[in-house]
Amino acid sequence: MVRTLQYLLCGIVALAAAGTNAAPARAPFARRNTTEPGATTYEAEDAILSGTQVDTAQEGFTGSGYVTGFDEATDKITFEVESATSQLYDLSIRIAAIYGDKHTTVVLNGGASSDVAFTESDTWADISGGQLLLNEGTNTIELVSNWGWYLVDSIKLTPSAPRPEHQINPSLNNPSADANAKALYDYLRSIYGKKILSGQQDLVWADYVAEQTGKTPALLSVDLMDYSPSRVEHGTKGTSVEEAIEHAERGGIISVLWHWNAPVGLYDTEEQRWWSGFYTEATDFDVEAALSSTDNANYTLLVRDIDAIAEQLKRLEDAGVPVLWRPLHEAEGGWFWWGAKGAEPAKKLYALLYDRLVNHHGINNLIWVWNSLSADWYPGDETVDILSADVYAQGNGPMSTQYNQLIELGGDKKMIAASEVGAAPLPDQLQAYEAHWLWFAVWGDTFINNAEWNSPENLKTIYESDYVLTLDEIQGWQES
Ligand SMILES: *[C@@H]1O[C@H](CO)[C@@H](O)[C@H](O)[C@H]1NC(C)=O
Ligand SMILES: *[C@@H]1O[C@H](CO)[C@@H](O)[C@H](O)[C@H]1NC(C)=O
Ligand SMILES: [Ca+2]
Repeated sequence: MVRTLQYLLCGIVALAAAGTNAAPARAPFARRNTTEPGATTYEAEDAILSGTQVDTAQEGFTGSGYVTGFDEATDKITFEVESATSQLYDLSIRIAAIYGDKHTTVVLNGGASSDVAFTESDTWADISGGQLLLNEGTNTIELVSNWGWYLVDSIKLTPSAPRPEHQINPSLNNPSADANAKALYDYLRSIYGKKILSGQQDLVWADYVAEQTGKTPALLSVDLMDYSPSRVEHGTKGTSVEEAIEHAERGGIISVLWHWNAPVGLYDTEEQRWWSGFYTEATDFDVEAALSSTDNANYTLLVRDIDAIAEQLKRLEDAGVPVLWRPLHEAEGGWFWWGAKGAEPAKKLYALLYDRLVNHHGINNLIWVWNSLSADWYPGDETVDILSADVYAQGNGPMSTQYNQLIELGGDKKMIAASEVGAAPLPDQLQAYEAHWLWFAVWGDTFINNAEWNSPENLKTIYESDYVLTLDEIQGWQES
């Protein structure tokens, strides 16, 4: 229940494209620039081009030109790169996004792919492309069109420095956090960097995982969506609190998100039904206007909704269940109304949520999980305990780009979770990349029950790994 369809489809098209290989023309040699110590630069114009061309019109390039013409989904550049040993490298891409903000897909050795975003620039810029684990010998790195319409000058590979020790905050922000929340936080700190908690969205899909792998996920993520007052008005009856309690009673850990149906202003048309009311495109509710004064009617409705959700969180608190609480998820994407007016209203709403739940309602079982990557959207260290990202990329890769972005965002003082994924990460990859995600939670339905995202073999590998903690392996975490 995420990103725009267009965005998702872009990714899938690009991934499909990555698999095709139409015998492209082969450059006579690959220029390698090893001027910088440890770094090797590969010029794009010397690489293998499919559907793309060399040009020289945009000045400031290195080598003899750059590559352009990413206008079809299958258009790409294939670099052949060498590594003396199997080793992790930092990838830097020299790019000119002269036509606006863009995305490219990086594919390593025809398999794992990652999405790299870059912002509009009228000149060349060196963009971090994340990390790549190269095999000993020759490897291929493809840059596949994705959004297309950008210029590539070169790529640079530098051996990654080992990750320094994490400096995680010893305690939660809320000084009144209850014993259950503290015990969970302490337990999470004790495993961070050493293990990953397996997790699944929705109880029915956690049970599905158990059937498939023989192991039950350690963490269950549930949605308070159907407790939103503008859904309850239409007759919804939430059951996710009961599901959370059920999982907690068998010794599991609980994460909660909230697809907050807009309090008012739902179009409820043929195309945009009331139950889509958390999407920007399904409502004219204006979060910025609502927050502009505390005495306007829509501010009151926001508070009414928060109070309704407080009731549900309180039930979990009363049942002794600490909650990894992830409100206003994916705000920076803009596809949900709470992110539709930019960073400032989203941060303001987060501050209201924090104040209302913690200070007004005195709810003390919450561990506050923030869920956007960008520094502009960050509510601040004082109200965020854990950072997270929602990542939808096929290939069961380690998502190290997003992990490293969040290390940067939190100064390595906050633990980092993969709060929603399409594809569960393979443990050997996580360890090789030192991508120390605290947990992963696979979205339900079309993701967990879809071999293109999670093959039964990969799920088994993941759930049987020593690196991945399952429900049976975390029993008694409250006492540790
Ligand atoms: C090689 O790389 C260095 C450092 O990035 C750069 O200054 C130099 O212009 C490059 N040489 C060529 C021939 O591209
Ligand atoms: C509250 O929001 C609704 C839906 O967007 C809008 O129609 C209404 O005018 C707003 N009310 C106020 C007082 O701004
Ligand atoms: Ca070049």
